[in-house]
Amino acid sequence: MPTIALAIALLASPPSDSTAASGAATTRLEQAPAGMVWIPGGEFTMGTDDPRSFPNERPAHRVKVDGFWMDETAVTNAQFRAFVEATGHVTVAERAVDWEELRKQVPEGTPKPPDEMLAPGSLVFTPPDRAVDLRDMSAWWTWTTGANWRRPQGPNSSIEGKEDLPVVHVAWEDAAAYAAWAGKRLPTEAEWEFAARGGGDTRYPWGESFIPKDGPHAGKFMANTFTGEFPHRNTKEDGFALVAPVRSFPPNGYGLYEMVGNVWNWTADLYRSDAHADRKRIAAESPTGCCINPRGPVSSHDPTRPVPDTPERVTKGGSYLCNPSYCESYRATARRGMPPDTGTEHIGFRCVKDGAKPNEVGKTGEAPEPRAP
Ligand SMILES: [Ca+2]
Repeated sequence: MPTIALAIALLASPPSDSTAASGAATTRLEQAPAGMVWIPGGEFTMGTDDPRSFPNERPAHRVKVDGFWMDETAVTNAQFRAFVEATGHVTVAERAVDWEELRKQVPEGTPKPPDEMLAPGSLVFTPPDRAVDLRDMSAWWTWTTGANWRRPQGPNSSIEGKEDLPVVHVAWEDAAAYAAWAGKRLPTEAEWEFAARGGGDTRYPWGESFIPKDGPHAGKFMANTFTGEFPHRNTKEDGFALVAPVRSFPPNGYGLYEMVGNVWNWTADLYRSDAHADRKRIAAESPTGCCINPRGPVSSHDPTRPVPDTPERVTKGGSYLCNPSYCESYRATARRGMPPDTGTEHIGFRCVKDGAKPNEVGKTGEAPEPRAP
């Protein structure tokens, strides 16, 4: 049976280098932070007015973001292990559940659960063998004592041989701690969404069709989602039943891998279901007509939670558990709020890093260099 913690968590439920400047470009490319690509920034339409979207993705509004570096892939188990070995960081899932924190997220008067239900653990995907009521997430999520980033499916599992899979079971504060250690930060939702679009403005980062009808990837799956009937019949047509190694699918227009599907990505922003409506109003009142480098709302609001104003952070991109019947969130505009202390088997993250604007050479160049005489 779900523990109270489970119940809460469930409810909470590059442009080409210039030929003329190729020598300089090579020099600058060598300065790029390892494993990161330059996202040029610019003005774009954030959110959507498409009726095939969820209400919290609407309305569309104009946003401008400065350029930044972004990790090509989600942070992997190997990368996270290096962080833990260097710092001794103990993730939220490896600590006992703090009842004093948890009680703020549940209706007043909720009794404290037995101590054994507050033991360290996390939510593991446990698919049922038959169709279930899709309103009841406890039918496929199981609070599992001993599940954490090192043991993604519980005490008897491990990440051996899975070094290049995205780390999961990381709470927001774990992700933020990793980013600080790496000299990076979590992206804002606006930065993440801009980057996920890959320079385009289509329903999916690769085009309008889930499976491209033409071009170099015609007929191929472009992301790791849940194919079949969620949650009981996983056809694995995209090659993966659970999390896929990073770089399993083609990169987007900026060279970013698996921005949608595979694992949700934490972002820096607090989550409000109505954030886009607020932002559209702010943009309309601005002389520029857009919001510039928005950093998210100052408070949270999520009417789907038992305590709607409990702080939540925005997650983006959907995961290997997203399916059209339930949660078609493998789109740049899709968004979901999650309690920052909740890691699960399908939430990971990637980091960004500020840098000086590159010059006309394009994606290469962390710092501007004087032009060659
Ligand atoms: Ca899949």
